[in-house]
Amino acid sequence: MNVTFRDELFQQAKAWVLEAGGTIRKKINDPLTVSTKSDRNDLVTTMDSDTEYFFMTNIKSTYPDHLILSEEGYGDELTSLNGTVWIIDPIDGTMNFVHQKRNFAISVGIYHDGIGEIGFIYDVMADVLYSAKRGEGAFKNDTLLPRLSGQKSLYDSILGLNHFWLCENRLVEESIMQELVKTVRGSRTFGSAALEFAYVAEGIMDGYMTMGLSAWDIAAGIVIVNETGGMTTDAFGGSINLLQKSSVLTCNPAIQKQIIDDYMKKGRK
Ligand code: 2AM
Ligand code: CA
Repeated sequence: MNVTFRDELFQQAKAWVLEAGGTIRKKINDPLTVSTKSDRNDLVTTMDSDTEYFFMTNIKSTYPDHLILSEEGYGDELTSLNGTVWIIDPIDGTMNFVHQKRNFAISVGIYHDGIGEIGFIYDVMADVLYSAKRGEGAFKNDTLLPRLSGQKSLYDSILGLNHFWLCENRLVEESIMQELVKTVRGSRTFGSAALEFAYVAEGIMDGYMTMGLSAWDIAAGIVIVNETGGMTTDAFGGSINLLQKSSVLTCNPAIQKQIIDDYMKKGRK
């Protein structure tokens, strides 16, 4: 992607992300219609669909040749990532949005021919914008995030995990997940995959792992984490295909091999 066009695209996408976030903040106390999707805990609100609609109409009128891969149904049916693809989660952490009115994010990744060029993760209520362009570093608001330290042991790490996967897990023995939790210094669940990626990029968590995410949960995060030297694979070290659901491990590279070899591969079902 041409660098000048990418800069323009970055500024335009940033303006839309901030505008969408501002609208959500203004309406945060309005009555909500909450529905469920795949299961009783998989929530969606009209704010999710209205926000996605805002992005879709703006993108399609400004960049008619761009494609959209998104959570709430206004996107395109994609069979490849060819061309320029906006990968959008209008509200990541919908349960937090509904129950807490905070700790949710707008996540927008822009990929060109399968390569992540731009990422935005906007912590709406805190008004903190994480952003990155490929090869130009990651930012928290206007501050460049430092590269992650290569000196990190698993014992001194904080790991983001979904507690549910410690109880019931399709992919690995629950006992090995429990071992992992006992090994690390601490585990956390923030409830928004996008924010957990942002925290890994920022170095305030050393890794985040979960078992079944879609492109919109992780596309922006992959770009942002990459720019501070973090690595993202599936939970067994394989590359992620954004066109299908996948397990995800994003982390400081210093602890990646140990998590994969000593825990995930050993405990694989
Ligand atoms: P969402 O809020 O956009 O649905 C919660 O641990 C994280 O997992 C959130 O980023 C959430 O995204 C994502 N997630 C993906 N599939 C989910 C599901 N079926 N139920 C709940 N959270 C899901
Ligand atoms: Ca999501």
